Amino acid sequence: MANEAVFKRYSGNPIITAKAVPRANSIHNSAVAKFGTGYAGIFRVDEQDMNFTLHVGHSPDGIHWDIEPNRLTMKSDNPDVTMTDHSYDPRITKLGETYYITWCNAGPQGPCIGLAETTDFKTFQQRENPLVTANRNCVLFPRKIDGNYASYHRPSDRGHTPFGDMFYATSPDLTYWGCHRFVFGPRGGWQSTKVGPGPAPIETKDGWLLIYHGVWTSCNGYLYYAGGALMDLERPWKVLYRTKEYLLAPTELYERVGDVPNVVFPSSAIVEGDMIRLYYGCADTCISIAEAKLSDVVAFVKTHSFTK
Ligand code: BMA
Repeated sequence: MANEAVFKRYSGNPIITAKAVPRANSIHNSAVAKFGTGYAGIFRVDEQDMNFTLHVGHSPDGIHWDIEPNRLTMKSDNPDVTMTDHSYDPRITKLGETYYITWCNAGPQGPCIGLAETTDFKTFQQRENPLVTANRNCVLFPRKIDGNYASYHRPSDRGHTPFGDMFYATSPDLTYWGCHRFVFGPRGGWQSTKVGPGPAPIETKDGWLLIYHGVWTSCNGYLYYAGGALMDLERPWKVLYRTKEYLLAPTELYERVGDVPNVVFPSSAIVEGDMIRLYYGCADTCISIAEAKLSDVVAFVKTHSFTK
């Protein structure tokens, strides 16, 4: 099966544009989850002063969204740990009845991971920033591994430089993180510059399905693609399969043209039965979805993998 046959773009793409929020310059790399009888989400809004803020949204069907005009606020027990004006690229993971939000909570020292929890998408309790600056991407696993919370994350540096390997870390309490393991780094072609985790890993009988972004450097800048990997269920830093060919590339006009051209940035996935709906940011400007059979994605990853 060719990659174009796996993920099919929704005909109404992009599903969310800057028009959804007053004073928005753009709305893109965002996270959604099943919530109540519908869906809830945390949306990245780049405002017209080019501060980056997070907004709550709700939807009955995952396609038509009402996004709150004002940025969300978080409670924090520690005045040194707050949500910054440069908050972006949220991910959501549900563990039990709690939704954990991770995002890039960038401060003067560079990109940093923020962590908060909610059960109702109304009140958010911020926790300690889990990892040391600089780090731009982090997502939690939807269950504990060997008794601990677990995450994939991508240390970074202060700028958008060609730097980026993925790591795994665990925590007994979501505050103290350790047992760091290298997961994988850039490799060949579309993923030769850097890689980073996308949606929360999806548990399948063939391993954790990790959808990730890979970056290629052309003579005219970075291009962002989506690929997939299957990871060992109990030792998730071990790669079982990893796509040599991408799953999704920027090919549509709304993925090619925008504030940052040629970007598909997978940030969230909803799985219902054998259907996976991927939410991805397009050209740092808007949000689209693409759907696939989960079994087709798994089969594609297994059959289009690096052999060594
Ligand atoms: C990455 C992140 C993403 C963005 C991408 C392309 O480093 O900052 O938010 O979509 O660059 O600009």
